Amino acid sequence: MLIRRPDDIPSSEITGESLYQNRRAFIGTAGTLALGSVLAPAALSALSATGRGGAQKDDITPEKDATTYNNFYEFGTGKDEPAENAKDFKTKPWTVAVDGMVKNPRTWALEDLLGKLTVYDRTYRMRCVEAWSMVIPWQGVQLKDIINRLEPLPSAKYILFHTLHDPRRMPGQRSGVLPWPYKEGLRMDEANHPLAILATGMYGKSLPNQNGAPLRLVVPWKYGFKGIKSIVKISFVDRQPLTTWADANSAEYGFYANVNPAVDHPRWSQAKERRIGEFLKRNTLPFNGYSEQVASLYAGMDLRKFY
Ligand SMILES: Nc1nc2c(c(=O)[nH]1)N[C@H]1C(S)=C(S)[C@@H](COP(=O)(O)O)O[C@H]1N2
Ligand SMILES: [Mo]
Repeated sequence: MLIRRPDDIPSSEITGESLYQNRRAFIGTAGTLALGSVLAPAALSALSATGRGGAQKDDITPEKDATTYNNFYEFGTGKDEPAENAKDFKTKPWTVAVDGMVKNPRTWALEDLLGKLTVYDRTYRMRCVEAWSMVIPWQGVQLKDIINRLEPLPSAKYILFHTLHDPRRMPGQRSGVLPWPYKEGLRMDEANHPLAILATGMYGKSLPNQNGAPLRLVVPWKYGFKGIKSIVKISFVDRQPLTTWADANSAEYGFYANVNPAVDHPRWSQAKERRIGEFLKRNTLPFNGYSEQVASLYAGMDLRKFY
């Protein structure tokens, strides 16, 4: 795994992006500790572990790291491969087919699908199941705004996304490392949560190919593999769909994939994470720190069973 300390990153790389330079992430409910409150010794050592007087800082990950350390198996399984192998991938024109339990099944030109919807700036903590994390300033539309536009039928209980399947354009698909096309889905109430977005950009620029151009899902309270890239089809269905990683290895990857430090991956702990660019590990937070916003979606569910 590539882990670079801030000192290793040439200053030209971090000062080039004036819009986001030194900007502290706005990321909702990062739990801040009231200084001056009485702290138990355990809390004090937790404080010193953060090293910065308590509240965890969520500085935006350098753009260079976010665009060169990627998971996008359609372009290779190495972290550095998508940036190289997706360089010439053409994302214009782009269409998105919509089928299943929806008022008008049809194929949309991407511009029409997005047309006139509000584009939001959303800086989110992102947590990969491999126990590394980043903080990324996304631009995109709320998934719920797209869903409203598409008008699913009341029978639709889940939304399922598909990545492009074209081995001529996606060299990784010439191998059977995953069952293609890559598929990911959400329960309809999860999909309609305002934190869920379809991203079209990051760091104030259009989405780089290696990050899922021209349209990718971002669900910040779930493990990164839920964030399916280069979406060409959206299906509305009434049963929990089979998703790629659950299909590849159901013992290790479930449908829900909510970030949960209390449920280890069968082969490694999920309790801590390495923020890319930092040296010390930090504690992973339930729902990746978005509990206050999303925990009610899962009230009464056994999150060990529904991992
Ligand atoms: N189509 C597709 N989408 C994908 C993946 C993939 O291999 N193929 N990898 C997932 C994983 S495991 C992660 S952690 C994120 C990484 O997104 P990033 O490269 O933009 O950080 O993309 C997700 N979306
Ligand atoms: Mo991941």
